[in-house]
Amino acid sequence: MKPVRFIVVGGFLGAGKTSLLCRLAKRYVELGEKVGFVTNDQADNLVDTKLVELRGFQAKEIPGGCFCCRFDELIAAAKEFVDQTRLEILLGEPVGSCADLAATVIQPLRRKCKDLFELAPFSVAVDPLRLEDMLLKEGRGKLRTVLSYLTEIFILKRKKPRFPASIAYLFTKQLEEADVILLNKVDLLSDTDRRSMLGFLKERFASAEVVLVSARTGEGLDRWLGVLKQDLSAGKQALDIDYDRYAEAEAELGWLNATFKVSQREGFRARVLLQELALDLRERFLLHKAEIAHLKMFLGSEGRGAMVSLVRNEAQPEISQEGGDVIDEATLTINGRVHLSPDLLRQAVTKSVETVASRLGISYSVEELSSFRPAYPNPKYRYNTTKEE
Ligand SMILES: Nc1nc2c(ncn2[C@@H]2O[C@H](COP(=O)(O)OP(=O)(O)OP(=O)(O)O)[C@@H](O)[C@H]2O)c(=O)[nH]1
Ligand SMILES: [Mg+2]
Repeated sequence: MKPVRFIVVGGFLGAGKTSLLCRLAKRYVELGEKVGFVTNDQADNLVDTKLVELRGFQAKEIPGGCFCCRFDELIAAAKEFVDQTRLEILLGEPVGSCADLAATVIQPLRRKCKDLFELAPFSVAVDPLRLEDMLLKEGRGKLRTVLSYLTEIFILKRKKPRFPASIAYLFTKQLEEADVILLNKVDLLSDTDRRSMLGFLKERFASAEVVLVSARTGEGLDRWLGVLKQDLSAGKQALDIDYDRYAEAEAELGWLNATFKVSQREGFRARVLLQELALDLRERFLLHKAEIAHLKMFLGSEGRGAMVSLVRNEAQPEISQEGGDVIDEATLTINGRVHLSPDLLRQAVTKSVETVASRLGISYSVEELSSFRPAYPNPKYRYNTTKEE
């Protein structure tokens, strides 16, 4: 059987991995290819899985740890998925707080599953505003969209929360191991900002190919497709990484996955519930001076769904929707990754759902709720060289 093309897109939380992969999947489907997703998280109840399924793609979820720590489960699930569905292309999205994937996922896949998978160059997505906060904030001109600038001035007013240095370390390591860096969300940038970001990335991460893309508009997609076809030896950047610092960075983030049942006999507007929850939670996080890495919520009911996403405190909640807006009963899934302790994160989410549901006259019940810090990364395999065994 012909090997399945396996395309992995990494990158920090909220960089746009799922959005880019959905764009790519749509294009492959137009080209007549059969495509499936493997999604991944530290816990189950994933917004990403629900979103890609709602968009009409098949997905297999690997919960309970990142691809590197659950490598055998990844292989078993991917094999079964491919056998059942006769896929030609498999799209993999690792957890956004993971690094060292070239050595612990791409290289092991190349060596152990040669007949099954053909590995595409490892792409790492980056959000330009996050890049600016993490790596460019000192000594460079501010890169700000007018909207985020105004939000910062008029809404936040308070001191801007920041991630600690260990998270900037993790963020940098994610970029250092990329075969391809996808500077995403370029629709938000001026020509000058695009040029300066491109110049910075090319200089700082010289061995990666840098592609400017927008999952929103589709810009750069063809160029990325062209790069993915190349047989660059995938995962070729052997990373020098201090696992203690990496673990410290991951553990800075509180992680929450929860599902609630929500209902209202006369029906409520999905958009309104999601928007109000996002704004209420943002206020609560600001009181703790806790920076949001990615807060995403999905409201799904019988083939319909709406999602809200907030990728930093000063951003506006972004809502996307498929199907009608008025819902009488639905499942609300919340995935929060915030620079806050798991206990405070749980309290904030519980209180927020209670407050907003009561304000909108919506009944709710908690189905599942887990909050924790990611455990010390413990990859099953690690090959920090591209030399084949
Ligand atoms: N303006 C703009 N927004 C984008 C683009 N790509 C993604 N986004 C938005 O960025 C947010 C996060 O996108 P996701 O695709 O969920 O990001 P992710 O990297 O998969 O996030 P995690 O899975 O949580 O790590 C969503 O609100 C998207 O709509 C883009 O090209 N332009
Ligand atoms: Mg995602």
